[in-house]
Amino acid sequence: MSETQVKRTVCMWCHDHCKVEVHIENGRLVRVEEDKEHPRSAILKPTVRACPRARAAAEWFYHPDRLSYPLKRSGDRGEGKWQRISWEQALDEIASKLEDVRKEYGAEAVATSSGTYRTHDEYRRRFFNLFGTPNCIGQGHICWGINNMVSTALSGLCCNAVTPRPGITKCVLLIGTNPRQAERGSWRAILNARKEGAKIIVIDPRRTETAEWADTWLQLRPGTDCALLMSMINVILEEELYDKEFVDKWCYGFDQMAERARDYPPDKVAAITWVPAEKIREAARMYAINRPGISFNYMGVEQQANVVQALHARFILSAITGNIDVRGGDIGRPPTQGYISESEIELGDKLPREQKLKQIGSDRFKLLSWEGYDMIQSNVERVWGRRLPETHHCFAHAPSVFRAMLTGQPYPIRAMISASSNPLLTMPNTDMVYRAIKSLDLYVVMDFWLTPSAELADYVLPAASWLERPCLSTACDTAGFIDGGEAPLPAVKEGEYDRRTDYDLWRGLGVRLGQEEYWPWKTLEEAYDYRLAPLGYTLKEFSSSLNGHFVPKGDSSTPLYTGKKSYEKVGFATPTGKFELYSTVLEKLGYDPLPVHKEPPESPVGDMEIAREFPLVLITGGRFLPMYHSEHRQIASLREQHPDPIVQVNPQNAFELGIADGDWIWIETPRGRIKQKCQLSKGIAPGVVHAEHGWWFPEMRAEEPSLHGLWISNINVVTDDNPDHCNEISGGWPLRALLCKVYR
Ligand SMILES: Nc1nc2c(c(=O)[nH]1)N[C@H]1C(S)=C(S)[C@@H](COP(=O)(O)OP(=O)(O)OC[C@H]3O[C@@H](n4cnc5c(=O)[nH]c(N)nc54)[C@H](O)[C@@H]3O)O[C@H]1N2
Ligand SMILES: Nc1nc2c(c(=O)[nH]1)N[C@H]1C(S)=C(S)[C@@H](COP(=O)(O)OP(=O)(O)OC[C@H]3O[C@@H](n4cnc5c(=O)[nH]c(N)nc54)[C@H](O)[C@@H]3O)O[C@H]1N2
Ligand code: SF4
Ligand SMILES: [Mo]
Repeated sequence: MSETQVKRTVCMWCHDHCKVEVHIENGRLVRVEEDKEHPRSAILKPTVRACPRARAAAEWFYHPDRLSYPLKRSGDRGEGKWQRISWEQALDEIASKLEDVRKEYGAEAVATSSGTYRTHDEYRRRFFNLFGTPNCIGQGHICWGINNMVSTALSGLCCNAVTPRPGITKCVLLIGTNPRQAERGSWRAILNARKEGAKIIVIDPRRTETAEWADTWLQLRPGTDCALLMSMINVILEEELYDKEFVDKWCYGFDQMAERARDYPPDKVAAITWVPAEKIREAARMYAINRPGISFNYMGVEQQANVVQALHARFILSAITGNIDVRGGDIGRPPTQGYISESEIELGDKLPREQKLKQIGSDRFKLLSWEGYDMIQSNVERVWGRRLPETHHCFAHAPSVFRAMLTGQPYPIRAMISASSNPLLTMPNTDMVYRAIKSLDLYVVMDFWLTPSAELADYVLPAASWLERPCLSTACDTAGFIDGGEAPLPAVKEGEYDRRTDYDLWRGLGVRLGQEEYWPWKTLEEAYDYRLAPLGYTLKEFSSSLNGHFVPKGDSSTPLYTGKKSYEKVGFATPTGKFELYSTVLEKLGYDPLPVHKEPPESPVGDMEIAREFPLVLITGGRFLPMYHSEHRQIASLREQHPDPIVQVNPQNAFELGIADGDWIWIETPRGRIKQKCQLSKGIAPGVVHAEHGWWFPEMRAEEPSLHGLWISNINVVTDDNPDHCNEISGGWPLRALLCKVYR
């Protein structure tokens, strides 16, 4: 008789973090389904059922290419020659090499790269803070972290979420986001709100499926969101559609802000943004009149050079219309309470101040550096009792770190550990990243696969996935709830594989490098027991008693979440106690306290010389199912659904260039060229080209120079990481609104 088991946990393959049942027969994974009993399943249910990644779970899990044992390089770097070693040997040797680097160059010569929120990175920070280096680089710099940092700088709350309340929310403003492809749980919530009468406004240069459902769609020129949003503010002020009571009582710097907004009348902004003035007015009125409204920005905004200014404008818009922290509007999320938080695990105070000051890029790009982080998060902590975690909110500047590896300036970086990160595919300017990694004394990768980045490593460590490890999902302490579950399957199977959790890596190195007293928990599960102890549960009990889901309740002094106008009780966690339209934090850091439109560093406007050679605007990285960033290319059933990288070109441009639908075309920028397959798209603005990101070909040769076809279709070969082109406040690098030319 076969034995069937069902284990409940959280799927970590994408940001939806669905609650799932893992079905196991005779010890083998057979399928992943939605957890029907889970309280959030009412919303998430159709997401799991329709999710191509969840359906391919067994194919993913038992794929022959999955890493099973630690590997040590046996040939030259990138030669594709590996020797299987034990975990003990791998950890001993890596620890001893890290110690060598620390002795010779200082702890700051060791860096780490993290990816999007998929693993328990709070333990990574703990290890590096105790080790003594501030040089953690990661995607939060241009994804989500930046948005939380601007939001908490202005308000002390995280005010960006797609959580419309059907029947209450009257308007949904979507800025540079395509949830139909990117976040399907949110997409369902938006459709539900629409069914109950909410207006939808979409700002996107492409007519996405999301835009197709909109009441109004603003097809702007990429990189000009700040001007567009300031113009909407201009209209709302001119027509006195703003919430005077909220502004008078709760906003700081209204007059200065209003003066700045006068620079952005719709007629002038129409020329900058390509959006007709009347459409700007229509959108401004629609958003201001239909209250409460929620607004949500994502990568279209966060990955442009003028990111901080655009985000600032976007939160001003929300504030002056009285939408901040109200039910059905932009609920404000303070750090989640009730358990031991990520920020407490990180031990940021253990990193000595003189080491923090060495963080690369922090002298120039202050918002997400130690200085900005401390300034902003100490306000948050004063009011809310805890900070947002460093993970995702405090970084060394990645492009500058790669330069330091190559030049030794401002000081040498000699070692890096990439865990849950594939920098050759997902960081800008691949050639720079490639040369930097090749120059290191030590490069370690922990992943599920031999990715192109892993192919360059000295040691490759096989990670246990969410299917083989316990889970506690807190979304960087900003979710407002905790989800979790026990490990569905064992990470080690005698004779088949020996995988470990990322926690095991950080702890394993920690105990070898003198940090033993800080790692009392032998396993990730024990570490999670500790985190849950204030609730009175172990992870096991949490999973069975609470079905792995907890929502903390606020008392009157700390009203929590869901738009309860927390400011009326505790004020805003900012230096002035108000929502800062005029940001005293930015001012103190030495920047413009108000938003200003700046042309992208590569722009078709004006007479930039490079626009003559590269006349088209390039946007990259629009999300598409079933892939997730650089993942899933080796899963046959998923690859069949989307076999090739696609570049979208407007038919008018294509006709002029002699390009037909289905042609493989070159996409060239001043950094180089790659090719993708052309899809003619009437929905993309003429003069704009959109290319997918994350493309490598696992089926191609592993060794150099191929590295699984790294240089063929990977759009980051041509993206821009020049620090002079990064946002001057955050250091964010532009992945959207570049210039290119395309040809057959
Ligand atoms: N040009 C361009 N570049 C972009 C973007 C864009 O739009 N355009 N988007 C950017 C954004 S928003 C993001 S978030 C980044 C994403 O950047 P990354 O996070 O680097 O990308 P992924 O491919 O999702 O994941 C990297 C690796 O982590 C591994 N992995 C997944 N889960 C785990 C785990 O639990 N443990 C370990 N050890 N490994 C794991 C995967 O197998 C994969 O090889 O890409 C960025 N890069
Ligand atoms: N299938 C799938 N889902 C994913 C991911 C994935 O890799 N695959 N990645 C996950 C991650 S880490 C993230 S961060 C999210 C991102 O999720 P989203 O940001 O929602 O998705 P994107 O498609 O990256 O970008 C949204 C839109 O920005 C538009 N855009 C480009 N330039 C501009 C501009 O200058 N201004 C404006 N207003 N819009 C512009 C693009 O046309 C695109 O339609 O998706 C998550 N979900
Ligand atoms: S991959 Fe699918 S099941 Fe997993 S979290 Fe994302 S949408 Fe949910
Ligand atoms: Mo992201």
